[in-house]
Amino acid sequence: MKRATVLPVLWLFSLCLLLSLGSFVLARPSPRPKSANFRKAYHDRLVNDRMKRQASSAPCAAPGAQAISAPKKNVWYGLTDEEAAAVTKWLFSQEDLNLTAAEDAGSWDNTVLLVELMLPNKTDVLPYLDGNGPEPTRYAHVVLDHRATTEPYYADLLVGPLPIQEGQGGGGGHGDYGGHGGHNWTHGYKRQSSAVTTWEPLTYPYTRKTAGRIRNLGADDDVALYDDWLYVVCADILDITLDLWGGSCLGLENDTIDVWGIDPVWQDDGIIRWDTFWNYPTTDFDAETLLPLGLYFKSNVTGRDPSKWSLDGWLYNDIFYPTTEAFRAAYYSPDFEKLPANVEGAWADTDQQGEIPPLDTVFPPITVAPRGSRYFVDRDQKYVKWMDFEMYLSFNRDTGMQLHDIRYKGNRIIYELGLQEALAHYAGNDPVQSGTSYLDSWYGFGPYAFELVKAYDCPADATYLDSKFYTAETTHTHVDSICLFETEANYPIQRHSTSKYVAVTKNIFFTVRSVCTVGNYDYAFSYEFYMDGSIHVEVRASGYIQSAYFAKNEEYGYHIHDALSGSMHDHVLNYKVDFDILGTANTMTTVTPVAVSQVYPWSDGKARNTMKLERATIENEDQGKLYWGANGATQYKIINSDYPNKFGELPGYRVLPSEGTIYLTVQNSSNLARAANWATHDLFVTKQKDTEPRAVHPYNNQDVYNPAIDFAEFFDGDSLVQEDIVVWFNLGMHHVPHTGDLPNTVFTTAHSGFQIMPLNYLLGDPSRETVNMVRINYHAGNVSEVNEFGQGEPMCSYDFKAAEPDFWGYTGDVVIRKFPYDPNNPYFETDSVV
Ligand SMILES: *[C@@H]1O[C@H](CO)[C@@H](O)[C@H](O)[C@H]1NC(C)=O
Ligand SMILES: *[C@@H]1O[C@H](CO)[C@@H](O)[C@H](O)[C@H]1NC(C)=O
Ligand SMILES: *[C@@H]1O[C@H](CO)[C@@H](O)[C@H](O)[C@H]1NC(C)=O
Ligand SMILES: *[C@@H]1O[C@H](CO)[C@@H](O)[C@H](O)[C@H]1NC(C)=O
Ligand SMILES: *[C@@H]1O[C@H](CO)[C@@H](O)[C@H](O)[C@H]1NC(C)=O
Ligand SMILES: *[C@@H]1O[C@H](CO)[C@@H](O)[C@H](O)[C@H]1NC(C)=O
Ligand SMILES: *[C@@H]1O[C@H](CO)[C@@H](O)[C@H](O)[C@H]1NC(C)=O
Ligand SMILES: [Cu+2]
Repeated sequence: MKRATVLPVLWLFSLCLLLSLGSFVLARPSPRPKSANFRKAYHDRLVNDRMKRQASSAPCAAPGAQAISAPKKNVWYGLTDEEAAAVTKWLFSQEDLNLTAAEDAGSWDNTVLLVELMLPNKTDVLPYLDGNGPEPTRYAHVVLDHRATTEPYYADLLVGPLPIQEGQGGGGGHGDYGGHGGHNWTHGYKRQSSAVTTWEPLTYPYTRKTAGRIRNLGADDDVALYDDWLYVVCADILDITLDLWGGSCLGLENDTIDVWGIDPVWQDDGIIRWDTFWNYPTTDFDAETLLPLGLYFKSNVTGRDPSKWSLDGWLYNDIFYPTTEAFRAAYYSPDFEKLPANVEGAWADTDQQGEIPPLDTVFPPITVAPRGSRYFVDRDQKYVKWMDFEMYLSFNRDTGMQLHDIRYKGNRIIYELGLQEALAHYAGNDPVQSGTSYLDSWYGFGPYAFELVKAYDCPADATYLDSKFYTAETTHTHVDSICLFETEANYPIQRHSTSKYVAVTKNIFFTVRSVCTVGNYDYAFSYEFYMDGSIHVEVRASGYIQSAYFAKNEEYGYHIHDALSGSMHDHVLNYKVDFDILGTANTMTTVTPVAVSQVYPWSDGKARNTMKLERATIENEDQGKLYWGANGATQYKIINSDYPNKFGELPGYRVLPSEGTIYLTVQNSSNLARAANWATHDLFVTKQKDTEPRAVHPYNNQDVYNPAIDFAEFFDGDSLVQEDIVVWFNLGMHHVPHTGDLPNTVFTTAHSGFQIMPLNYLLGDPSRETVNMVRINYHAGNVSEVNEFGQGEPMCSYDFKAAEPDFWGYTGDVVIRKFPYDPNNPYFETDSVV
């Protein structure tokens, strides 16, 4: 968009004056020149104020949010330590679950993977939030890893009600089911109306109704896959790995080569993997995904008995060899072309290197809140209030931070807002890139929201909150992994100049952020709130790309280093936004400018080629799969038709991309089948249902043809007119890494955003309410009036040491053992926990 500068505005103004608007201009009284005395008094006051500010040496306010008590208990925030410990203990007392403690378990034992709060149904929460309804009954969501079987599976359980109530005489808390023998997964236990705590297979949030169980294709990934298969394959071709790359991948200390491959595994004919070799970095830099070696092998790993697995072929330099013998014979033949390895060097390390730009060693500008923070936080309830916005935060294993009950000027506008899934879908002429389609909620975002680096990830003065997740009978706390801060945008929110005055308003906005490092990638998730009532949802990606070996794959990426291709991939990230605009009865409508030829009463019977607005309504779920309109034309908005404003327009919020967004390029992906039907469009609208709280199951990658949640099944024709509706939208980028992605992708270019903005929601622009604006009246080069609207002044001395925090205090995870529960002996540990 072109920015109007003062010059063209004045030019236009004089032109209008000359042509026809003389009367308009004359009608406005010219400013009465202020007397010289007035100007002198005014000037003296300004100088005086400035001197006062300079004289003040009182230290600036300490950082940190203002305290507040949340109006309601946060019913989304997760289990307390005591609840998690009690549920864990209770699970271990259920003999039919046959559980082994994680630290004693091997790959043929049943373990507890997750103990988390089951998010309460919206149906139960609204009466609590909005009326005098009771606090919703609490349940735990438990995931078990049943591996003591040849057909391993994950089990989703609902455990409750909480707190745990032992049954009468059932022994070990079995409730009414104690002593009934083996449980029936097909049938499922019915929950009791009594307060006795029971477990049942969790099925209601899944489209596949047998989904209390999801097969586990990775039951042997940590031990047997390597010890009994991948290292054995490596040993078989040790001569070749030594000759080609001077190293081995045998599971030994001195290995210099790693081996891993596709995700998810192919599931259409048995279970098939393709794996490839990667050089280990020789420094501590995490550059392995930049060091592919270009040799691939296919394995049929169907079943749990590695002696029945088979090696089904090799690929090198785009040539397929059906057996190891065939590959070895070719390798030792005279015309075999040996390709170079990708080897780590400074090009792959992220430390400062190269010539320092001019003045770059001077300390840079920073964000400071000199008079203290201007927002409120209830740390216990994870409740946040900034200006006219308020919200609750929650945090879960699958998708990390989520926002709930977002209110603006006292009214809920959004019941729930948060990430559902992040897909990185690769392609390539080799089977490993072609077969890679990470569904990251499988790994979980929660376990990877590490401590933020103050003054880098967020301003030093930000407020930092902890996040917690359950793993292996412990609760890990990532200290300071969520940040909240106010900052000034690099542009004002409003301005206008005339020949008589200039008026400008600062654009101060509020950010809630967490960063998750899932493997090689770092995702920065931000939610930004603005004075005009809008919310921006933004994601940025950094970290190491997963690259490809550059051999005959020009069609799938740029050649970016010695034997390296920046492997093309699509990032698609799905979000849920459950709007409640003035209540739950909402409708999505559209307005689109369209080209028309139209005759008007005043056009002498001639058609004028022009444009007009076309209005439409998304009537039902059959119309609920949507693309952003061509040329950015279509406005999608969520309105409430029960509350027309005084002009008859319907108040609502508009949704639109604010930075490039995408949907998945691949159609009917061979890797994902039905597991990512949420990635096919830009946005979707469905009817809100307690049975459809999430767009995906985090284990959709374990059964791509029959996923536990197939998003496509949400579209069953329900009416969407004045119903409780949910918008699901995709952020993302078509990422074709180039040399600028080395050593790391940068947040400035790998980004995507979505804007939620009021549309006819209020009768004017609410940013007029701020005092952080100035109007300067002037005449013939002299200022006659300055109005700062009573805004506060930064009268204090800022201790810039606060801008350089104590990085030696970076702690990592605080871990509390849950079984046996040991709250008084937390320990520190930072590791990669899935
Ligand atoms: C319970 O699990 C163990 C392995 O931890 C297994 O050996 C045993 O067969 C299982 N028992 C039953 C009844 O499934
Ligand atoms: C489990 O329930 C199903 C469905 O009711 C029934 O067909 C099956 O016989 C039951 N199995 C056992 C072991 O009770
Ligand atoms: C690695 O160590 C083993 C013994 O542990 C040795 O036999 C082998 O030669 C070493 N490999 C290399 C590449 O140095
Ligand atoms: C893999 O092995 C399984 C079991 O042996 C078999 O059913 C399947 O057809 C095999 N798949 C392929 C692609 O050979
Ligand atoms: C998706 O691809 C599979 C395998 O090629 C095919 O069987 C299926 O019909 C396709 N589905 C759609 C909706 O195109
Ligand atoms: C949530 O609502 C679903 C659908 O009505 C119901 O099956 C389920 O039991 C409810 N969950 C809880 C925890 O009450
Ligand atoms: C503007 O200020 C200057 C210097 O104070 C003065 O000479 C001049 O007359 C003023 N012009 C007007 C239009 O007031
Ligand atoms: Cu990328």
